[in-house]
Amino acid sequence: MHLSSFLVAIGVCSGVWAAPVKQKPLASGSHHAGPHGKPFTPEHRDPYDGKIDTVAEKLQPLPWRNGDGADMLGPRNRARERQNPDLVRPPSTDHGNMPNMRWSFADSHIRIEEGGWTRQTTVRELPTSKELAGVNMRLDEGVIRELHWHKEAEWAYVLEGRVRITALDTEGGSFIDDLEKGDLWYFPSGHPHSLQGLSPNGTEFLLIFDDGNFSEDSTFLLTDWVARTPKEVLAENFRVAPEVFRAIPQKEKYIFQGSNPDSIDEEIPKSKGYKKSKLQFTHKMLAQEPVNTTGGLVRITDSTNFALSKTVAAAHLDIGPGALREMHWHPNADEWSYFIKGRARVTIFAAEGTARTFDYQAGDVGIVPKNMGHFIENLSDDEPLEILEIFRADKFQDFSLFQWLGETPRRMVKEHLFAEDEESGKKFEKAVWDADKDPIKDHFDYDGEDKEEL
Ligand SMILES: *[C@@H]1O[C@H](CO)[C@@H](O)[C@H](O)[C@H]1NC(C)=O
Ligand SMILES: *[C@@H]1O[C@H](CO)[C@@H](O)[C@H](O)[C@H]1NC(C)=O
Ligand SMILES: *[C@@H]1O[C@H](CO)[C@@H](O)[C@H](O)[C@H]1NC(C)=O
Ligand SMILES: CC(=O)N[C@H]1CO[C@H](CO)[C@@H](O)[C@@H]1O
Repeated sequence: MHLSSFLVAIGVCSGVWAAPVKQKPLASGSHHAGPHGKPFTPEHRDPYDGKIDTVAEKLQPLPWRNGDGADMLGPRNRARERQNPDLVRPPSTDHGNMPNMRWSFADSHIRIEEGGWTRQTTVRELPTSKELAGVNMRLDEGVIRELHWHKEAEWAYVLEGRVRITALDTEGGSFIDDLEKGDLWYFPSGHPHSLQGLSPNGTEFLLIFDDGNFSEDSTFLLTDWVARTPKEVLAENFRVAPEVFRAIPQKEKYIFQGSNPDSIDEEIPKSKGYKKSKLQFTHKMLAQEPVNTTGGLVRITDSTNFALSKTVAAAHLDIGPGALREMHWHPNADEWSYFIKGRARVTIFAAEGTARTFDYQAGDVGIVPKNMGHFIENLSDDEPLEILEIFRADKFQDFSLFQWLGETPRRMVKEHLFAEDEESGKKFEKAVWDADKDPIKDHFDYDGEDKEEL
């Protein structure tokens, strides 16, 4: 186990990766067939399809692969090409057709309101985003996302700043809490709630709705309903004269500047009817004790440790220097990933000989349909890779290829993969011997592998 050296390298308590470990330069002309030649040139050869961080290395990808291909003559969007090196020059293992699995919030329309904004990634932006829809929202200090509800359940992760939430449960119990970076909330379907940015700089968060067809523009808003109700009915309902509603808003407020709230204790209604909810609508995800892996930290939050979150399960991943979120799949739901930091490449295996590689960076959304095999490889030399994997499910579930092969009769595994090469079969058998689940694997330097064993 390389755990101790890994923990020293990242600084256990800070949660911040230490100075990045520089990768060894690519071996050239050595006894084995490593990559050689400058990337994206006709001379370049890489039988192993290694990753290249084109953004950090300021390399312009070109469709040259192992001598095949040609340069580009026509119009180009170079910035987009640099963000998608594995679409411009796919690994030789990619094959077949696959729908698009990447969207960047940078390509989403922003709705600008007083003191805030919001943008969404739904099935309309990204057609493979069928099970979940995501919304990225900013509320400055004191700014309110107005009292509302919707048919979809809402799960949220606080990206920055502080936010106060309020909610009501079906027993008439009230909930109010202040959240900060790394905290979650969950509102079951139809439950009314509000959000407000707190001092000093408000907040920004990611909202997840358990239907890809959700639209942030079609929620049930307090101001909208009241504006669409005859004043005579409002008077009957609230037991006041109709004139009381003279100056109500004519249309929805949605996001608007409010005043800074007092402490929670001060703000709770002091009426006889006030009841505290027995439900817990919030959870401190980043404060959870992580699962230690050799290559990073994993925090899983689902209905087993956040009981209310029955329709959304999530994993927060910190992927360390050179590390790999191992080859795996999810049997119970599509993965909806949100990239918080760093750059990554992901190859999705869709059966029938089909695989395609996509690149992601901060602010991007990735989809991996359920059961499709995939991995996540850290591309960046200077930034940690921080990701949320989110699922429409009550439990987080995944299958590790490593573990599966380690716990299957070795003879059978070897007859699948190494029938032609017994020596390599023995090495493989040794590697998967103790197949402890290690969802993020630390950097493996195969150039440094003990040559005696060859
Ligand atoms: C709030 O924003 C100001 C201006 O951008 C910045 O100087 C300050 O550090 C921020 N405060 C916090 C606590 O983030
Ligand atoms: C999404 O919603 C629109 C409008 O409500 C509807 O016409 C469409 O059929 C829905 N699509 C799916 C996949 O549910
Ligand atoms: C992870 O490692 C840290 C530091 O060594 C330790 O304090 C913590 O108990 C470990 N957590 C688990 C779940 O093993
Ligand atoms: C900070 C960090 O984790 N970055 C690593 C990402 O992966 C590369 C190798 O591809 C490492 O060199 C970085 O240190």
